[in-house]
Amino acid sequence: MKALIVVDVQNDFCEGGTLEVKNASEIIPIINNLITLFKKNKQFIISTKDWHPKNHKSFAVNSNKIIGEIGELNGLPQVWWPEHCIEYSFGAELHPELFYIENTIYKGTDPNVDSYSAFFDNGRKRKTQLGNILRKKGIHEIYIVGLATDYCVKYTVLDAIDLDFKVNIVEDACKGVNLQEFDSELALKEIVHKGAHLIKSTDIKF
Ligand code: VGL
Ligand code: ZN
Repeated sequence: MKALIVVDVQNDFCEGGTLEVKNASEIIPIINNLITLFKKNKQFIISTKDWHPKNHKSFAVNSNKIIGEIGELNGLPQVWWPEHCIEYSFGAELHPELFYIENTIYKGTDPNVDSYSAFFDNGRKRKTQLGNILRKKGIHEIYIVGLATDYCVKYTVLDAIDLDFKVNIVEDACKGVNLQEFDSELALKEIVHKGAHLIKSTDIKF
Protein backbone atom coordinates (compact mmCIF):
# COMPACT_ATOMS: atom_id res chain seq x y z
CA MET A 1 0.00 0.00 0.00
CA LYS A 2 1.05 3.58 -0.67
CA ALA A 3 0.01 6.75 1.15
CA LEU A 4 -1.08 10.20 0.08
CA ILE A 5 -0.16 12.78 2.71
CA VAL A 6 -2.06 16.05 2.37
CA VAL A 7 -0.12 18.66 4.33
CA ASP A 8 -1.85 21.64 5.98
CA VAL A 9 -4.42 22.55 3.31
CA GLN A 10 -6.10 24.81 5.88
CA ASN A 11 -8.01 28.06 5.48
CA ASP A 12 -5.30 30.21 7.09
CA PHE A 13 -2.77 29.07 4.45
CA CYS A 14 -5.21 29.72 1.59
CA GLU A 15 -6.36 33.00 0.00
CA GLY A 16 -7.82 35.31 2.65
CA GLY A 17 -6.15 33.43 5.51
CA THR A 18 -3.81 35.03 8.04
CA LEU A 19 -0.73 33.29 6.55
CA GLU A 20 -1.92 32.97 2.99
CA VAL A 21 0.13 31.26 0.33
CA LYS A 22 -0.32 32.94 -3.04
CA ASN A 23 -2.72 31.03 -5.32
CA ALA A 24 -2.89 28.21 -2.78
CA SER A 25 -6.35 27.08 -3.84
CA GLU A 26 -5.08 26.27 -7.36
CA ILE A 27 -3.73 23.01 -5.96
CA ILE A 28 -7.06 21.90 -4.51
CA PRO A 29 -8.60 20.39 -7.69
CA ILE A 30 -5.29 18.59 -8.31
CA ILE A 31 -5.27 17.18 -4.78
CA ASN A 32 -8.94 16.23 -5.11
CA ASN A 33 -8.12 14.22 -8.26
CA LEU A 34 -5.41 12.41 -6.29
CA ILE A 35 -7.79 11.74 -3.38
CA THR A 36 -10.22 10.18 -5.86
CA LEU A 37 -7.43 8.14 -7.49
CA PHE A 38 -6.07 6.88 -4.15
CA LYS A 39 -9.57 6.03 -2.87
CA LYS A 40 -10.39 4.15 -6.06
CA ASN A 41 -7.22 2.09 -5.70
CA LYS A 42 -7.74 1.47 -1.97
CA GLN A 43 -4.59 3.32 -0.96
CA PHE A 44 -4.14 5.16 2.33
CA ILE A 45 -4.89 8.90 2.63
CA ILE A 46 -4.09 11.14 5.58
CA SER A 47 -4.22 14.90 6.11
CA THR A 48 -2.17 16.96 8.54
CA LYS A 49 -3.31 20.04 10.42
CA ASP A 50 -1.16 22.76 11.88
CA TRP A 51 -2.99 23.09 15.21
CA HIS A 52 -1.76 25.79 17.57
CA PRO A 53 -3.03 26.93 20.96
CA LYS A 54 -3.75 30.68 20.97
CA ASN A 55 -0.65 31.28 23.14
CA HIS A 56 1.74 29.58 20.71
CA LYS A 57 5.19 31.18 20.95
CA SER A 58 5.80 31.04 17.19
CA PHE A 59 3.24 33.84 16.89
CA ALA A 60 5.13 37.16 16.78
CA VAL A 61 2.52 38.74 19.05
CA ASN A 62 3.15 36.16 21.82
CA SER A 63 6.93 36.59 21.74
CA ASN A 64 7.03 40.39 21.27
CA LYS A 65 8.66 40.04 17.88
CA ILE A 66 8.11 41.29 14.36
CA ILE A 67 6.27 39.11 11.84
CA GLY A 68 8.62 37.60 9.23
CA GLU A 69 11.79 38.19 11.21
CA ILE A 70 13.91 35.32 12.47
CA GLY A 71 14.81 34.77 16.12
CA GLU A 72 15.22 31.91 18.52
CA LEU A 73 12.66 29.85 20.41
CA ASN A 74 13.99 27.51 23.10
CA GLY A 75 17.35 27.25 21.38
CA LEU A 76 15.96 26.70 17.88
CA PRO A 77 15.86 29.19 14.99
CA GLN A 78 12.32 30.50 14.65
CA VAL A 79 10.49 32.59 12.07
CA TRP A 80 7.91 34.78 13.81
CA TRP A 81 4.52 34.16 12.25
CA PRO A 82 1.19 35.94 12.31
CA GLU A 83 -1.41 34.09 14.37
CA HIS A 84 -2.60 31.15 12.28
CA CYS A 85 -4.32 27.77 12.55
CA ILE A 86 -5.53 28.37 16.09
CA GLU A 87 -7.12 25.15 17.36
CA TYR A 88 -10.85 24.83 16.60
CA SER A 89 -10.94 28.11 14.63
CA PHE A 90 -12.18 28.50 11.04
CA GLY A 91 -8.61 29.20 9.94
CA ALA A 92 -7.51 25.79 11.18
CA GLU A 93 -10.20 23.91 9.23
CA LEU A 94 -9.28 22.19 6.01
CA HIS A 95 -10.28 24.20 2.92
CA PRO A 96 -14.01 23.62 2.30
CA GLU A 97 -13.43 22.50 -1.31
CA LEU A 98 -10.99 19.77 -0.32
CA PHE A 99 -12.57 16.31 -0.58
CA TYR A 100 -13.16 14.43 2.65
CA ILE A 101 -10.13 12.71 4.21
CA GLU A 102 -10.76 10.19 6.95
CA ASN A 103 -7.47 10.44 8.87
CA THR A 104 -5.77 13.48 10.41
CA ILE A 105 -2.52 14.21 12.20
CA TYR A 106 -2.34 17.28 14.45
CA LYS A 107 0.97 19.09 14.97
CA GLY A 108 2.20 22.29 16.59
CA THR A 109 0.08 21.75 19.69
CA ASP A 110 2.89 22.49 22.18
CA PRO A 111 3.01 26.29 22.69
CA ASN A 112 6.78 26.23 23.26
CA VAL A 113 8.00 24.57 20.08
CA ASP A 114 7.06 24.89 16.41
CA SER A 115 6.43 21.83 14.32
CA TYR A 116 6.79 22.03 10.56
CA SER A 117 7.19 18.31 9.96
CA ALA A 118 4.20 16.01 10.30
CA PHE A 119 6.52 13.44 11.95
CA PHE A 120 8.47 15.36 14.63
CA ASP A 121 8.52 18.78 16.30
CA ASN A 122 11.32 21.13 15.23
CA GLY A 123 13.43 20.07 18.22
CA ARG A 124 12.82 16.39 17.41
CA LYS A 125 11.80 15.86 21.04
CA ARG A 126 8.33 14.55 20.37
CA LYS A 127 6.84 12.62 17.51
CA THR A 128 3.34 12.40 16.09
CA GLN A 129 1.63 9.10 15.33
CA LEU A 130 2.29 9.43 11.58
CA GLY A 131 5.38 7.20 11.40
CA ASN A 132 3.72 4.45 13.44
CA ILE A 133 0.50 4.59 11.44
CA LEU A 134 2.35 4.25 8.13
CA ARG A 135 4.59 1.44 9.41
CA LYS A 136 1.69 -0.51 10.88
CA LYS A 137 0.02 -0.46 7.48
CA GLY A 138 3.20 -1.70 5.81
CA ILE A 139 3.54 1.48 3.77
CA HIS A 140 6.98 2.12 2.27
CA GLU A 141 6.19 4.69 -0.39
CA ILE A 142 4.46 8.03 0.16
CA TYR A 143 3.24 10.93 -1.97
CA ILE A 144 3.35 14.37 -0.40
CA VAL A 145 1.18 17.32 -1.46
CA GLY A 146 -0.01 20.56 0.13
CA LEU A 147 1.22 23.70 1.87
CA ALA A 148 3.72 25.12 2.25
CA THR A 149 6.53 23.84 0.01
CA ASP A 150 9.21 25.80 1.88
CA TYR A 151 8.10 24.86 5.43
CA CYS A 152 5.79 22.01 6.36
CA VAL A 153 6.04 20.13 3.07
CA LYS A 154 9.84 20.42 3.05
CA TYR A 155 10.35 19.27 6.63
CA THR A 156 7.80 16.47 6.33
CA VAL A 157 9.68 15.19 3.26
CA LEU A 158 13.09 15.41 4.99
CA ASP A 159 11.86 13.44 8.01
CA ALA A 160 10.15 10.87 5.80
CA ILE A 161 13.43 10.30 3.94
CA ASP A 162 15.21 10.00 7.29
CA LEU A 163 12.66 7.39 8.34
CA ASP A 164 13.46 5.43 5.15
CA PHE A 165 10.25 5.97 3.24
CA LYS A 166 10.41 6.29 -0.53
CA VAL A 167 9.18 9.86 -0.92
CA ASN A 168 7.51 11.36 -3.97
CA ILE A 169 6.83 15.08 -3.91
CA VAL A 170 4.06 16.09 -6.29
CA GLU A 171 5.25 19.41 -7.65
CA ASP A 172 1.98 20.70 -9.12
CA ALA A 173 0.10 19.86 -5.91
CA CYS A 174 2.27 22.00 -3.60
CA LYS A 175 2.71 25.75 -3.12
CA GLY A 176 5.08 27.80 -0.97
CA VAL A 177 5.11 30.90 1.25
CA ASN A 178 8.30 32.38 -0.32
CA LEU A 179 9.26 34.92 2.35
CA GLN A 180 12.26 35.16 0.01
CA GLU A 181 11.50 34.89 -3.70
CA PHE A 182 13.17 31.53 -4.36
CA ASP A 183 12.50 29.70 -1.09
CA SER A 184 10.22 27.07 -2.65
CA GLU A 185 12.58 26.42 -5.54
CA LEU A 186 15.47 25.99 -3.10
CA ALA A 187 13.37 23.73 -0.88
CA LEU A 188 12.58 21.46 -3.84
CA LYS A 189 16.25 21.36 -4.86
CA GLU A 190 17.27 20.43 -1.32
CA ILE A 191 14.75 17.64 -0.89
CA VAL A 192 15.56 16.17 -4.30
CA HIS A 193 19.24 16.29 -3.35
CA LYS A 194 18.36 14.37 -0.17
CA GLY A 195 16.60 11.68 -2.19
CA ALA A 196 12.98 12.70 -2.81
CA HIS A 197 11.47 12.05 -6.23
CA LEU A 198 10.00 15.15 -7.86
CA ILE A 199 6.95 14.08 -9.87
CA LYS A 200 3.81 15.51 -11.46
CA SER A 201 0.31 14.50 -10.40
CA THR A 202 -0.32 13.00 -13.85
CA ASP A 203 2.68 10.63 -13.38
CA ILE A 204 0.90 8.67 -10.64
CA LYS A 205 -0.45 5.31 -11.78
CA PHE A 206 -1.43 2.18 -9.87
C1 VGL B 1 3.51 26.34 8.19
C2 VGL B 1 4.52 28.28 8.84
C3 VGL B 1 4.05 28.14 10.12
C4 VGL B 1 3.20 25.37 7.09
C5 VGL B 1 3.02 26.17 9.47
O1 VGL B 1 2.19 24.65 7.17
O2 VGL B 1 3.99 25.31 6.12
N1 VGL B 1 4.26 27.39 7.89
N2 VGL B 1 3.29 27.07 10.43
ZN1 ZN C 1 2.22 27.01 12.27
